[in-house]
Amino acid sequence: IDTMIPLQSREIWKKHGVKKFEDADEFQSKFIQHVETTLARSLYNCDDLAAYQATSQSVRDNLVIDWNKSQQRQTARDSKRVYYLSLEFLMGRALDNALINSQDGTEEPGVQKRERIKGAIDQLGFKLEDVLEQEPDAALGNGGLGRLAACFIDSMATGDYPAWGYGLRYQYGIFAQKIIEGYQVETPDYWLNFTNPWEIERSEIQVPINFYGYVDRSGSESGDSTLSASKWIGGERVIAVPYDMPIPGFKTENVNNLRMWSARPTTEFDFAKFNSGDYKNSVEQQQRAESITAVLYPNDNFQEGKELRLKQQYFWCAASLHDIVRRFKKSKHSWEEFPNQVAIQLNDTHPTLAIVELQRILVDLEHLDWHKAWDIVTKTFAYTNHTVMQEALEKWPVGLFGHLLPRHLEIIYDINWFFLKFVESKFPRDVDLLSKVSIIEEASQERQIRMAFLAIVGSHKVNGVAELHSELIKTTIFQDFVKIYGPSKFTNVTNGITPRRWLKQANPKLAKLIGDTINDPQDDFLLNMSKLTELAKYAEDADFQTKWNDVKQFNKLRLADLIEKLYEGEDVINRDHIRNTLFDIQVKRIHEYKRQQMNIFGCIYRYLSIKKLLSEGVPINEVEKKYPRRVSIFGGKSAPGYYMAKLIIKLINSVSDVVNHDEEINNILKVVFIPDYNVSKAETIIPASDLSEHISTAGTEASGTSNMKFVMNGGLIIGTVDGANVEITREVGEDNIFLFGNLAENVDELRYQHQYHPKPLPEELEQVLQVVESGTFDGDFKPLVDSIRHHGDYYLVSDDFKSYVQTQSLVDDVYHKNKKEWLKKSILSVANVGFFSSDRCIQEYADEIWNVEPLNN
Ligand code: GL4
Repeated sequence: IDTMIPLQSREIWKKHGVKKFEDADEFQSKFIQHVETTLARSLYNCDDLAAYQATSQSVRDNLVIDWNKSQQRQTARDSKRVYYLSLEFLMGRALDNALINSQDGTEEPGVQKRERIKGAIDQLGFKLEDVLEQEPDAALGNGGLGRLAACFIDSMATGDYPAWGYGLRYQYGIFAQKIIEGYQVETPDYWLNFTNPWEIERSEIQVPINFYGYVDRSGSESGDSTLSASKWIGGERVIAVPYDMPIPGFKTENVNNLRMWSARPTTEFDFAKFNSGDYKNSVEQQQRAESITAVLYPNDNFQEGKELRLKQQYFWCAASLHDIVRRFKKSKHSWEEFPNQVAIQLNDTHPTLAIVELQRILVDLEHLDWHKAWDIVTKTFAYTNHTVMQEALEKWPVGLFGHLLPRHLEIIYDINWFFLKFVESKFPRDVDLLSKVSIIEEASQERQIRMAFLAIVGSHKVNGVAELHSELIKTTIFQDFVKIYGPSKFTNVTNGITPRRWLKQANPKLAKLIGDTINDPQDDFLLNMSKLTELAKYAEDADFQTKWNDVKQFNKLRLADLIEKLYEGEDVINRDHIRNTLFDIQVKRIHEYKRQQMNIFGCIYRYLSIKKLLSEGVPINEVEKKYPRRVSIFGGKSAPGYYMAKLIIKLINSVSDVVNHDEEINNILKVVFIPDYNVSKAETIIPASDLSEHISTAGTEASGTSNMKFVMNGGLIIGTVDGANVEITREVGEDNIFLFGNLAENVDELRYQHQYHPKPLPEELEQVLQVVESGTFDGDFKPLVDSIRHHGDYYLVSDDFKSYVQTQSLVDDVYHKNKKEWLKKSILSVANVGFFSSDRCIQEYADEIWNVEPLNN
């Protein structure tokens, strides 16, 4: 209250009220202002980087003005807010996205805001494209899970939902990947090297976070009851400071907030250390605080179990909940109303501690009765599961956990006690069931806390991320919980992607062609994707097909430029033949379950088949008829400690080396590994695909989201019946996707067969493995071959290889012998891709899980 400006002064404030720039002229004025004051530079020393900084500062000014209004509006309406807790936000670049999202529909037809800024920058002596290239990727995530969070906050802002994202401000994002002699080498991604114009530091907010210490129950009435309020005396304290990033919606003035916490030392003075004369030691201990938010753990679909990671999780959950509770308390509602004011979505189990922390706040600090508190907690949280891979399911040893968070461990035991009592009452004397669902796993060497079980027990809804996946979690990893709670606690929300970034920003030419064709110059289809169905009537229109194809060729050239740059000038892709070269792309994290090994084995098989024909004297132009021109493009990072994935990267690079330098095959096959795959490279790669590969062992890929991105950009899919491929097939039609391979329901049986009744490998695969074993490709790939030959072929490469190879030759036939048919499939796919907008996805979460309404002006 005392920070409010007195009434008599407010007129002055209003008179000088800040204004957004509206046109090119006002933008230029802001730009120059920022160059001269914010950057302290001038027209004599303004380079592309400075131009990027000044442009971003100017655009940010506009966003911040709307952001302030949005926050005030959200507070005034006092409606329910959503909090999306994610340890990863894989944002990529912000500037172009902000320019696109500033389009508000008031422009004269054909002149969108972004275009006017582009012109204005041009007049100032810069090229927008070069300016955009200056921005480093905000790569605070590993892959699909982190990028999903980024798409979701875009859709929440666009849909006018009062929503916040909460994450960590890592100083190092996912490592930059270098390829040295074919091997992945990780180098640190210090992305904050230049000031980050998109973040607003809030040093005025400082949240103390405790670790270690002990529980003091001397003050509680019953002495030893953990259920009543207890006092946790922390042993180590750090400070959480938020950095806010404005998240603009598309065609709305709503700007939401992504709040990312950074760790700092306390300024409290450690007298004990000082008195013992150990000054240096006390400084070192202080410095350790910053390490909590130093680095993103670079694992996807794998949990490492390190104490620092658990520290990150608690630091972030405690800071976020403190913020959420503080905001709630300002609104003066009673505690019972908390779930009507607050919805918290847990992106995977990483934020499960938030459940425990809220229970602690309510019981220990607010002195609510345990059961009343627990009722509030479970009504507030909902949990999204993103994987069924055993090695990814989070578990923490009780010892490690109790040392770091002694009070939280007690609370978990109590939660478990009440939960098991409830199970016991429903299923009396089923001891087996009790041990199967207990949050504490007793079977292993040391007791472990099963975070997924804790997340289920502490939430009112649990969702999977694609239909098949949501069914699988009900029948496998969580089947006992379906028995206990009934099926209605479990639901599906199929993933989606934001068409602003993945269509308009990544593929402006295609967006323009679509807008022109369906007569939508203001890009309304980016909000209302069902409009795309109007494209269907042009699917066989020769004129339209030509334009469609031209856009694809343009994007393929753009990718060829990128590849040439990354290969330091080596002309890998022959531009003269680009129109009849099929671009076959697999870009995603490298993982055995995603089966890049099957793809590269397929490339080897193709290469061997070409060589065989040549050795039989078949002329190259005849060979080309059977094996038309193709470039197989790979990209993706491996977790630094994942040996097999790193070996797959080496194999791809070694094959590339042999194939690309074999003059005999006359460039009809090329293999390319694009180093350091990230969001901004994806924006160039994805629009250039004719075909993309989503070939995981059935039942292992929860959803996949790049499959949607490729389809949205007119690429066709070769894929297994897995994850969202299933719904993509439903939406685009089974004629427009190349499916192959065994089904999820047969995987267990096949694995059993491998173990107990192994059969000889199919001849196609046998041929390939023999050549790999012969040393044709540089490197020792024995472990890769052995995993198939001798270790049970867990990912079923041998079971799917033959149908994979056959389906690839079907792809060749359609692409090269029936291009019109191919283009028709491509157009029809885009016409029917609307379902995969993350706007649809967020609406489902809002209606079915959060119970929140958009704030329409
Ligand atoms: C993932 C899944 O592997 C991926 O299929 C899914 O699309 C993504 C978002 O739901 O989540 N789970 C983990 S762990 N990492 C992922 O990318």
